This record gives sequence, C-alpha cells and structure tokens, in this order.
Amino acid sequence: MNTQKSKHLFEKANQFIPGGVNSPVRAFKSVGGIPLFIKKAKGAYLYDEDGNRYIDYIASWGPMIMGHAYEPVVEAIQQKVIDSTSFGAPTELEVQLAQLICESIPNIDRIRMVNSGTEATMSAIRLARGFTGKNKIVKFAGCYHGHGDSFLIKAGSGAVTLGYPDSPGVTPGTAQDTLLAEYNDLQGVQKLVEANQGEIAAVIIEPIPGNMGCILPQEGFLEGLRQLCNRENIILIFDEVMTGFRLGFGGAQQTLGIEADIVTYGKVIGAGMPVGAYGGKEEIMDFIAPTGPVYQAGTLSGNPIAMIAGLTLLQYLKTHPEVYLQLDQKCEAIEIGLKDLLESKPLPYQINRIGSMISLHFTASPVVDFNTAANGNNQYFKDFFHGMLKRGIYLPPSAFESWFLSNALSLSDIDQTLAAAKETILEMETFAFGSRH
Ligand code: HOZ
Repeated sequence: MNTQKSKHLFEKANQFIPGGVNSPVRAFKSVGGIPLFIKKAKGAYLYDEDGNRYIDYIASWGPMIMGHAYEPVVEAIQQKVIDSTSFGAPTELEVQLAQLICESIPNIDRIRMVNSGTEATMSAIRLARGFTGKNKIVKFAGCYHGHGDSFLIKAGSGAVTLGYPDSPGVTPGTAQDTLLAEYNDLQGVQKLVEANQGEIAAVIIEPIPGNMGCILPQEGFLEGLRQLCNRENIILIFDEVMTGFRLGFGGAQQTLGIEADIVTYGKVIGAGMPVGAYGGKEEIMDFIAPTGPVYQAGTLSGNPIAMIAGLTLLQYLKTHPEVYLQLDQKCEAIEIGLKDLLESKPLPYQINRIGSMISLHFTASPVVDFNTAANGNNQYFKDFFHGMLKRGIYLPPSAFESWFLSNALSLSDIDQTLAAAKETILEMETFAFGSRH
C-alpha cells in the first residue's frame, strides 16, 4: 500500500503542529507507523491522500453512526450555511434540538449546548459543585471525560495510550479534589464516600466505558452507585459522550435502565460537527446562568450549522429505531466472526461488546476495569492493528479505544473485515511462533 503522501504530510505537519496532530491519539504513537491523512470519506469508507480505501471502524470516534457524508445531513448543512455560519444569538434550530432531546429522554428537562464533550463534562462538574456546595468528585481509573484538568487523573483514551494518564500542568489543588475509584468496584466507591463524608459533589462515570476499550458494567455496579448517590446527596453524572444516541436513542441510560442526575453528550449529537451538551432535571439545570449563579458560556454554542446537522441526524434516528437493531446485528457478526477465528489459536484474547461498540484485548483474563485492560499484550495489538490496516481495515490505533460501527457497513464489508482478520491472525501466529519465541 503506497502511503507516500501521508508520510510527506506527516513530516510537514510535525514542523507546524505539535506531534503533527491536533489530538494525540491520532499520531499512531503506541502502534508505530505513520498516521494516514484522510482526504474524504463516504458511507463506511475512508480515502487517504494516496487514494487508498479503508473500511472505517472509528467513525470519527463515534459521531458518524449513519456513515460518512450521510446525504440528509450534508443537504441540511448545505441549505443552512448560506444563511451565515454563526450569529452569537438564539435560533429556532437550537430550541428544536433541545425540545427533541428533552421530550425523548425522561430525566432531561433542560439541556445546554456547548462545543465539545470536554466542555460538557467540565461544565457538568462545575454545575454539580455549585448546586451541592461541595468540592470533590469521584472519577474512575481509565474513564476519560475529555481534557479538563479535573479529569486528567488516571485518564483513559489518548492519555493512557501515550503514557500520560496524570498530566503535568494539573495543579495539586485540582488533583486533590478528584478521588479515584476502580470501575466495577462498588465497595471501593463506598469507602471513598465514607472517608470523604459530606464533601463529594459528584460521581462522574462513563456508564459503559469506551476509553479503555469497551467495558461492560457488572451486575449491580451502576445500580449500587445510583443508590449510594441518592443516599449521600451526590450528583451522579453519566458521561454519554460515546454512548448517547449510539447504543439506542436513549443511550446507556435506556439500555441499562438507570437514570443519572446530569448526562453529558457529544459525538452523535452533532453528527460530526463540534457539539457537546449537558442536561438534567430542571432544579439542577436552572442553577446555570442566566437562571442561576453557575457560569458557563460560549460564542459558538448552539452554532446553527452544528444544530442543523445534529437535529437532522437525531430526527432520523428517533424515527428509525431499526437502525440500532441493524447496528447490533452487524457488530454481533464481527464479534462472532472474530471469536471463531481466535478460538482455536494460541493468542489470548477477550472481546467486549455492546450494541455497535466493541473492542479486542489480547489478554487471557476478562477485561472489567483499567488494570485488566492494561494487562493486554500491546505487541499483539500492534501486529493486529497493522495487519488489518495494510488489508484496508481502519481500526482505532490503541487498545484503549472502542471501535465504533456505522450503519453504512454492508455485510460484504463485514466479510471483507473478517477475511482480513483471518489473514492477520495467521500472520501473527506464524510470527509469534517463529521469530518471537
Ligand atoms: N478522545 C478521542 C477518543 N477517545 C480521540 C479523538 C481524536 O483523536 O480525534
């Protein structure tokens, strides 16, 4: 596969952009090699600057649930953009999007639009602190809530991929207000709450983490968190930036049957435009300015182009629930296919999946939290990643990221993916039991 143009662009990018990328995990650092520079995408396919085509399992890290350049969204943007790209003033569109969400998600009475998932989570904890009058928050190792200072404590995603889960630049004062728990360990959270009685404003969690690979909650864990937060007057924040409108229209809350006090969104809500949002019950949300004293603002918040993109996609998803069933079936086919290929092989592996999120870890023990995710064999992951890439399958360049399927994937794309996996696994076996042992 010729990737000369990407190579050249990466060299040039490194002169002008730190590390050559505008978001670290894109740099391929933990898997090695040159990141591909993408020229265009359509449906399930990405095309790089050298003209190579890839079947895409990143979907822009989640947003492109109907595939790239989805016609209704493209047309809606084209029609709207001639009316100007931003006003910095209220629009009917943002009311329509807010109404659609509030009328669809039972525990969301009000929602505030921002520009990214990071902004949504930062604002959500400020709101929780302002509302409760308490300072500390609990987060979970390996969960990633964007790059706000309070969250860069044992963070997942690119932070752990690149070896900086605790970022320099976060002051000790900020860090000490973030208490760390292990995902799926309810007792650990209970102990933290006892040791910090009356001081914890919020527990923030990806109900189904996608930033240490995809991890599933064990029975009783999230239910227990909900009860604990109720008992102790702690705000429970579900970070549904990845799962919102992806696992179903009602996200993880609907899938799991558990309601949070504040929910954060991003990705699918903006259909690939820079949008985040946070919402919840009226009494909490009305604590935000201008109704309440907790300040949060943004020049581009509720941007009309972003709103029309999000509104068009969400209207479609709401009226086409079969999309979620189709996505689930496609992802199940990948799961079953990979398991069939790996079952009889000497490579240790775990596959976690829910709906259209899936991840593959090369480890013998179940992946249920950060430590078990970090046990995965990164050499195997690199070999698998590059074996797939050279066969035209574009996976996340880190085992600490979930794959995201789009409904543009066809059965033939899935067959092609599994054929590539078969060849890759054979190659890994030969290599593992040849030169490496
Ligand atoms: N934080 C994103 C994945 N969890 C990565 C975003 C990007 O690099 O584009």
